[in-house]
Amino acid sequence: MAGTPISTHSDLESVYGEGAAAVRDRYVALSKAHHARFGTKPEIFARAPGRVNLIGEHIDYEGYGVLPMAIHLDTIVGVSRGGADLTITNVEAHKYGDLTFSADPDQTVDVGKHNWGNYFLAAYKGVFETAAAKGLPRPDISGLNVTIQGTVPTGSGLSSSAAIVCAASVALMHVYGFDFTKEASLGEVSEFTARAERYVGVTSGGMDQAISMLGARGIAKLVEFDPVRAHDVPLPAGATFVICNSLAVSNKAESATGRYNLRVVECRLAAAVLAALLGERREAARAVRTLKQLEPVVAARYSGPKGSTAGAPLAAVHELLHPGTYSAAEVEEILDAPLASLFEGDASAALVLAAFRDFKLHDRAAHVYSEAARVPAFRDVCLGHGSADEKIAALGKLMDDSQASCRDLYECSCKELDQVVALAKANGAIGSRLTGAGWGGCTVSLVKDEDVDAFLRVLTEEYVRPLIAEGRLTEETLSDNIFASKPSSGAALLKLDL
Ligand code: NG1
Repeated sequence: MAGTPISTHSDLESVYGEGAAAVRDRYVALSKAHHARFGTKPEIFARAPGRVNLIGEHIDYEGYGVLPMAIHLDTIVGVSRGGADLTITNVEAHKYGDLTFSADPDQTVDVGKHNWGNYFLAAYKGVFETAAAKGLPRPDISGLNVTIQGTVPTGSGLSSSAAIVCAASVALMHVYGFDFTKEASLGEVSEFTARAERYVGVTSGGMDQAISMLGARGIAKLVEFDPVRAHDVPLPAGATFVICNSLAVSNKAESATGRYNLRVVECRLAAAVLAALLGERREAARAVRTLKQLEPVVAARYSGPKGSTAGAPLAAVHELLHPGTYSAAEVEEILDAPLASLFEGDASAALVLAAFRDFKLHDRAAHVYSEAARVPAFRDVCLGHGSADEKIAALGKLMDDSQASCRDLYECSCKELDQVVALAKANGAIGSRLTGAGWGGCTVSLVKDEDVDAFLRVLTEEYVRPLIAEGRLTEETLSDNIFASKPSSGAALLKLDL
């Protein structure tokens, strides 16, 4: 397959457009910090953006397409060779202290000791693992000096983690001469970065890394998986997406067992139980890994007289699964096997099973199947023929439906997110929803261009500014926590003379 090179630039304008002048100071500060710490400037810079997911929440790990766009907030990394270890520093040294790891690519990431450097380490391991899988010879491994700076707020649902993993991977591929993109597509690169991020202990899907690698200025993307590929989705004229951080911090890696990873387990159990109840042999049912894999089985049973199976998965959920919780014993009886046997070798799932014995299968599956259908619906509206106003109204409705489903069926909203969404809807948002994993973090609201200024003013005064008074935000970071965003470009390598 022909390669898609990582985009490489020697100027900031081609990456950041008109925002380049403002961003330049960050690169200069990073370069100075690197020089002050390591006595040399970075040999190479890389950057990767955060993202906002417009629709399609908690369905990427179930195999379904999602519809995100890259945002202007990003992580930048500067790297030079030196020493024997991996020394990782952050421009914001007061928040993120220096870390030193061995340069051994085969080391394990200590997920019990969660720290920000684990994301760099995950990328490091991922790059070498991918090179080995491709049969590339391992180069001499020198130590590396790394300086990082990021503007994607952490724990906010804007993928600060993917931004750091992707920026680090792009820089590391260059440093070690592994130009995977010569024979691989950028989609494959985003697949390995997604796998790499799992080293930090979250069973994540691949959305964040895909859009961080494949984002494009001015265009949202429908991202599909297996293999990863992205299709352009031009947004209607006159529509702006406003992101507002609820400031309820949801640290995905630390809370994974009771939240994100629990949902991943619940979906897997829902798929297996549904398969069994649809009449699959028990062994085959236990092998079903995602709700998407179940679609052909559902279709065979539910196809209507004209062969239509639209809505069939949801019909199966309502008919075959009961609301409320399933106990572990009930699931084991249906599947005729101990739960642990379904998740062999999956350390994250083992932690979930050790902590939880009751699982909501009906509601989780109902969310996944209904949310999965909203993604192509959103794309179809964007690509369709209606007026801009009609399109905006239809997209707003899909976003509102998504929020209701995330809140009521997937239970991944929280009181702060609900509060911001309600405020947004009362002040001009056509649609508003949580974005990313949820349980805190950001909302995304669809606002007509002419209403954006007033909308930003009200949300800032009524929700965001009071957080400054509470000491949870500073005046300087206010604009990174509530802003209107246009789709931005994806990861890039920068050869800069600063
Ligand atoms: P956040 O937590 O917003 O970066 C996570 C997952 C995504 C996706 C969303 C929910 C990671 C790295 N990302 O996003 O893959 O599942 O939740 O739609 O875990």
